[in-house]
Amino acid sequence: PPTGNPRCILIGARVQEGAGRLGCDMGPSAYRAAGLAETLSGLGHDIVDAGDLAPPPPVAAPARAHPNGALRHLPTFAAWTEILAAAAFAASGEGLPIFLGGDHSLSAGTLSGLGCRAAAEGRPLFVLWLDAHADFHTLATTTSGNLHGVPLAYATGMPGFSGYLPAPPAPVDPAHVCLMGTRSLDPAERTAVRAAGVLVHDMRTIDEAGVVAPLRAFLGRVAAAGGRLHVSLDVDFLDPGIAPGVGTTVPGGATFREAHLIMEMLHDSGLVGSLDLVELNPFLDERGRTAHLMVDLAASLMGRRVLDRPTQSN
Ligand code: HAR
Ligand code: MN
Ligand code: MN
Ligand code: MN
Repeated sequence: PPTGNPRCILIGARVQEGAGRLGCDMGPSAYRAAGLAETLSGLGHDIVDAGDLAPPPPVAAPARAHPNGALRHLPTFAAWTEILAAAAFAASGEGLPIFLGGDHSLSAGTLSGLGCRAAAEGRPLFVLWLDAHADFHTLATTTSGNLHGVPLAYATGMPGFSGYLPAPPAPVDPAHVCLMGTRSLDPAERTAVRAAGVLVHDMRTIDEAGVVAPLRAFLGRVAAAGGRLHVSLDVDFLDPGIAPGVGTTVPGGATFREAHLIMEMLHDSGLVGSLDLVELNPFLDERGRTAHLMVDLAASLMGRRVLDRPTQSN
């Protein structure tokens, strides 16, 4: 069922503490410079740019030390998670929020807030995680200590966060999560995604089956459950050859055509209620090409198409 034309709310989150290198804080500015708002309004959408969220005040000392000495910026991550959860809950009641990252640690907050929104609506929340990585570490298992590697484990209520972050009030059911494009899993994550029952369509699956059949099956489940769908798009889902502006490139990513097809199918499904655009690092980009590609993908997700075509059920 097409959603008509929901109001889109752009929300910048200049989060960079979760990544291993600086620069993701410039992501929201780069999306604006690449014309995100103008592009989406050109498709007939009502766009509200809510600006950037106020960052948490600098944290002087860790609230409480964690035994994993590799962890970096844990108190800042906890503070951002609260800010983002509140913003996501509020905005998802008023329209279709698009979160402009910022590194992927921000999704701990967006998913926490969206879980509450879905619970308030009495609908299950489903998540499509488009990423080279699973981001399924806990505070105990991450060896890099970079907290952009943990948001999905946090949001699905995995153990190992309590005492450091408030538990998500309405955690996402791991069986409602679909990873696509996966090609870099740490050993602890491999074990954890299997144990949790997360659906993983790794790059080999895409090579063998393409994107259409796996995505259509997942969207069919979302529709059958009357679910709300959140899409979390990490720049490194894309092949580094077309999307160099990210700190964690992994060879063998999604092509331009695969990525656009996914966005077009998502649009046609009418199921998407919210979107994260994460991990863009404009400092590493080449003359804005990655920012522009992400804007074009968002446009396809929001209905840009070449030809009208008969309604197809997913
Ligand atoms: N798994 C690795 C780690 O924990 C890499 C995580 C990278 N994550 C992102 N977002 N760039 O997907 O360090
Ligand atoms: Mn990620
Ligand atoms: Mn990634
Ligand atoms: Mn279910």
